[in-house]
Amino acid sequence: MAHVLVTGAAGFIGSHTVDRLLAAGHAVTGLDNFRTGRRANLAAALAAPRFAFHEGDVAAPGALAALVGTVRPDAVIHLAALVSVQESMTDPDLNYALNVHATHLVAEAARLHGVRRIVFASSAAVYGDTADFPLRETTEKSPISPYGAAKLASEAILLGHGAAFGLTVRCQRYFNVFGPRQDPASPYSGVISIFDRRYRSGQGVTIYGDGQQTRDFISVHDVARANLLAATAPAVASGVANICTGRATSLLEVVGVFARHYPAAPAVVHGAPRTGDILHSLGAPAHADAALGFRAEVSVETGLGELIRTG
Ligand code: UD2
Repeated sequence: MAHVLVTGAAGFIGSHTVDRLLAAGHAVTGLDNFRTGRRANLAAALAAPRFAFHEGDVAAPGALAALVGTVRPDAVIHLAALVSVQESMTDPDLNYALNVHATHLVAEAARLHGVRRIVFASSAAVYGDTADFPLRETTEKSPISPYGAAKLASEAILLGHGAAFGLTVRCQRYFNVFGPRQDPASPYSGVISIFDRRYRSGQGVTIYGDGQQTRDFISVHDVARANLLAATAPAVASGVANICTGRATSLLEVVGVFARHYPAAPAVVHGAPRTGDILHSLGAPAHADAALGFRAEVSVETGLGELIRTG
């Protein structure tokens, strides 16, 4: 059994990661300030004896180091972040504080208190708008948002600390994650969470553009398992890996699955393509398999079916 500290534990990916760690028999300490996370996401975990929760801000001076010094985890999974690409454009200072400086605080807390491994929530946003598909870890990185830049900088900060001070660092470049507990609140929330809410309430959906755009949609259950493996698998070396399926799914295919489940839903409306959108995104998944033994297992069809049935 390992003891893992999860920052951003009450978030979408964080809460599924906590559940997965607990199910695998590990002890988990969760940290979240509920800026975007929700206590309800931790309903099951809070009833588990191997889970302890601390409400707090990972970026508050001294807070994380004090917690790490007290609970002495074997590994930290650092998921706390400013999660909206859009918000990083309207508030780059906050993006820097939460997505760059906070990462440095995690690296330092780990160094000071002998944490052996850090797993970091990076993003396909580090690649920017490139047409060199599938995106490999070696593909040129050209972030086109403060968010993507912060994720790339954070990878370097953590890997530098890891190399200098002997910690294992795994940077996980998540592609388009979907599944239960994803917040559909903003127009820039993940498209599947928006569609799910609208179909559920009997409303039709709007596709921006012709619907032929594709994404590498990966189930949050697969992402949580990738985090579990990166934090606890034996003999893992430091590095960066795409966390993706290697399969491209178009929005028309996504809507097709919803439409089968909601045959009485209003017809899809097509609007103008969203400004700044990329047409395609697709990752190469081989590296995560080689480094962690991770392969995505949940198809979009299966994952959407579960989301639609259980919410
Ligand atoms: C990512 C960010 C988004 C924004 C964008 C900038 C996430 C989840 N999203 O978007 O915040 O910064 O990058 O490039 O990280 N769509 C519709 N109808 C809707 C909502 C979305 O057709 O109601 C389309 C959207 O125009 C896009 C596709 O669905 O073509 C996927 O959208 P997304 O926001 O889920 O993901 P992405 O990677 O485009």
